[in-house]
Amino acid sequence: MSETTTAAEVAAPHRYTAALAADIEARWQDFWDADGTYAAPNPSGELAGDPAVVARPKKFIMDMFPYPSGAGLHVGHPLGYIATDVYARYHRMTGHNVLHTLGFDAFGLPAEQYAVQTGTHPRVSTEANMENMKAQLRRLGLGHDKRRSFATIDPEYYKWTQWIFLQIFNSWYDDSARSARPIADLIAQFENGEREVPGGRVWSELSAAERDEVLGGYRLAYASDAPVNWCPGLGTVLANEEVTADGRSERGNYPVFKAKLRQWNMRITAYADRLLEDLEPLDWPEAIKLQQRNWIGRSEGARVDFRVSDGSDAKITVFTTRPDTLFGATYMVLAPEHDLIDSIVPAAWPEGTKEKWTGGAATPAEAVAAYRKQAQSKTDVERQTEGKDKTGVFTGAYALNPLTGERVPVFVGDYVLMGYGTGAIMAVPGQDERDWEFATAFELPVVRTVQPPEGWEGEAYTGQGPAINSANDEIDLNGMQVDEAKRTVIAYLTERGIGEGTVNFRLRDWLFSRQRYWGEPFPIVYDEDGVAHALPESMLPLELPEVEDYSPRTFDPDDADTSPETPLSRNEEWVDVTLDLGDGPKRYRRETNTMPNWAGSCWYELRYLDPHNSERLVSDDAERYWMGPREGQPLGGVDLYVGGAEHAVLHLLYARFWSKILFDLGHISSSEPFHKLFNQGMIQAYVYRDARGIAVPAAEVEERDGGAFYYEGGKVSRLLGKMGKSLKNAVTPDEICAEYGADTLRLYEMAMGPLDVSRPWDTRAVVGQYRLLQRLWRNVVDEATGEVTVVDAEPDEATLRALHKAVDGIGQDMANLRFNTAIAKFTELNNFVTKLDEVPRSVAEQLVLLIAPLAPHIAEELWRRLGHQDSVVHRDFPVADPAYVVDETVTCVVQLKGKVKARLEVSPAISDEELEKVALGDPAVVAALGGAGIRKVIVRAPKLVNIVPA
Ligand code: ANZ
Repeated sequence: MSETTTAAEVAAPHRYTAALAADIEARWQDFWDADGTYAAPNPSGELAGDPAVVARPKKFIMDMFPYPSGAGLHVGHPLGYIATDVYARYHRMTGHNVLHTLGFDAFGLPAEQYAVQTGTHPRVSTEANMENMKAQLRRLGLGHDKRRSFATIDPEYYKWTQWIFLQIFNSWYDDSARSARPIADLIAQFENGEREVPGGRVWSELSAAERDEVLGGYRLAYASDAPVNWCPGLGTVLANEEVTADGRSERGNYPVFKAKLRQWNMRITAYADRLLEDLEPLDWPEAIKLQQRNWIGRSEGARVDFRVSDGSDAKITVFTTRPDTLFGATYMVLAPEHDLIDSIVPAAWPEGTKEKWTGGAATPAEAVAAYRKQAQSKTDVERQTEGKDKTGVFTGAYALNPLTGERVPVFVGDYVLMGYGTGAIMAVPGQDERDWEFATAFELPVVRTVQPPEGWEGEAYTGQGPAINSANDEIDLNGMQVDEAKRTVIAYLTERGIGEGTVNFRLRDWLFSRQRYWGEPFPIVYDEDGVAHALPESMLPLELPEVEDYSPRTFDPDDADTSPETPLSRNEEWVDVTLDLGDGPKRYRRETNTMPNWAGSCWYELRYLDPHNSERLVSDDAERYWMGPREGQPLGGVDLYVGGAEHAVLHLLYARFWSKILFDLGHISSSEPFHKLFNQGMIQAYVYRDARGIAVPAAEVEERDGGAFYYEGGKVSRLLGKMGKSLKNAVTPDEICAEYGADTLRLYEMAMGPLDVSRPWDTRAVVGQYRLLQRLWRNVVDEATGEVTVVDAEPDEATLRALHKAVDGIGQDMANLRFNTAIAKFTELNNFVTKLDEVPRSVAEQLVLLIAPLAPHIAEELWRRLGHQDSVVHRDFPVADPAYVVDETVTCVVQLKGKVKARLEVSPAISDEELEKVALGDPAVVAALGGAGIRKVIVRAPKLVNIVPA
């Protein structure tokens, strides 16, 4: 601390300083904890509370919960937490029962990586990180109901994550009911013949393994041999996002192969249409809704069957968004992984095969095998990259265009993806750019079926126009516009049973297993036939076993023929178990994959409602009360959910999906988890780099003479970027709290700009908010004596106006998350009060109440010093008197026979009748009239009154 501060402190021992703030803040934080100030009561159950409080309107206000990182928090992290806290505090003061708490999303890779490197159990490092973050968060004075906090790694919590998994495993999607239903209902339908068993067999004649296979095609959680990104070098399967554009692992830079491996999946595609439709009533940023819509990717089109022209019954089904162009389909392409390929490939190249179609191979089978191997090492992103040369080989097979009857060659090409549509396309080079490129490269015919504009040549035409070259004996599209032609073709195909209109979604099922240690174990065991069995609820939670080695087994990075070996699989005692699942003790093997990181965050909002319930995931009462549908929130959900826009798709989509399943199965009343979503901006920071481009510690850079200087190395460059350890520009909340106090930090973060906009951090500017609090303090407390200086006098008119205008504006700002403008209005009011000779008690109290949501510690302290024994947290937020809110006055001119007789100061909101009364009663007007009668009064409120005497 500098000498001047010390001197000032001697002169003013009761000044609001960092030391005083620290003392005040620690005391009130202890008080809140001991008092349970932020405990929100449930309507019933273990956390039930005062019925009078429960009768109030409710607000459930939530943050995206943090991962407990070893680096701790920098000042960017709590931006959203402070905002929700201010919002929650404002609502507590406006008569709401507010639920606000924060847990931890604590399974995840960093702790596992650390465990692999150091041998420290991930639980140990994760818990230490949580303790550290909890201390950092407590220092900020966040009003969390701590009874409701938990971490996703708590067995008490993940028991229910596993329970939900089993609900999903034990259900299927009934398309006709548009709902998930218990798998038992489906089995009953197969048994009684109401539903045909796929393959036309009799249910009672199927073996257990065959039944399991059939049910696997329906379950909402199912294991399947899915093409996945297998990385032998890391020993694990990777998500698409973890693979670089050139087909290597983001981490470690190892080759990644497409391999078919048995993996757990979630059938999110069953919910594609509901996930799309239910976006509408949600109060979410439009940009996020759009990203979800694009991710789900609904396309309307048709499925069309092409017969293979080898005399067999084989047919190739394609998905197309342009059935109107069917007359122009001159060849076909199958994805390299397509199942049909092997059965249609002939022994030898047929006549008419062009040299460049064969890839130089002696037979079609060799050509296809070589091509497949090459395609295996490419990612979907690579395969779809625009402008890339289109590759492929001829399968040797032909199919028949159903409208022209022409034989069209069938190719294998990697620009067709297995995971989309049917994995097969009809190629129309005349109307599709990719097909045009392929047709050019392979010398395939082009038939235009839409009339392009004059002079259009040398490329596909994808626009609108009348159909051409599109007629046979039965159907004539020529002259029709695209939409009409589509409808006509679909009707024709449907009638003949060779196609139908369909909707296709880009959304894929969710790959749900990981070859990791630090995740939720699957509550699944396999019997000796390999049939999966759900563990009964009584065996949950299935806890993670202790292991010696946390890393998956890694292999030769280039050996694609390996397959994963998970850390859990090496634990024979845990894996190989004898269990009684209802038909006597039998031996089983446990599933050794774990669930992905997303699982724990898919339903945590529900557990906040009833965190200690050991019987149910959440009680009906608590769920209905906090989450249930309401007016304006037809699908229910959290009242405000704040987090970063980077979670636009996956987390929010997965959480919505789980909500819908739990809703369908009758466990909850809300089919959407988050009614209102808000994305806070980022706190950015300057990154300083020396001449070599290496970041230097920002704290040691001095800015002067329009440049930035690092004390040893001289001039450095300055650029706005992310805040973080690696860029050496992280500022911790702890530092700022130590220097100014938590209330100043809270104010500064909220004052930096609109909440949804990114803003640069500037430590030097923090002092501005510190001074605001010092002035507030001085308005109530004498710095020399510590005495409260307020007087028991009524405020004058000007003060009342200033006060009520501020109250009105701040209230509206608070309700709309505009904390920066609320602070500006508060600052103006506080400055006004500073200029008064004496501060009336009522004004001081209103000031304290107004700042309480933003700066809760100083507010509590001043409230106490003003003589109140209760906490300010549950006091009423000030309400403006409209009479004082209206803008000053306007001048009204009163005329008599066209001459001005008086000027009146009136409210701009005055009515015509009122103004007429005031004008006629004005002494100057009365005098001017001199008792004469009045013929007519013309009033133009608020500016003019014209009197015409009789
Ligand atoms: C014939 C056609 C003619 C097509 C035309 C387009 C234009 P969206 O809108 O994204 O749904 N397609 C279908 N399945 C595919 C797959 N598995 N991999 C790569 N491409 C695939 O795109 C649907 C269109 O993309 C489909 O319509 C198909 O090409 C292609 F003038 O069929 B179209």
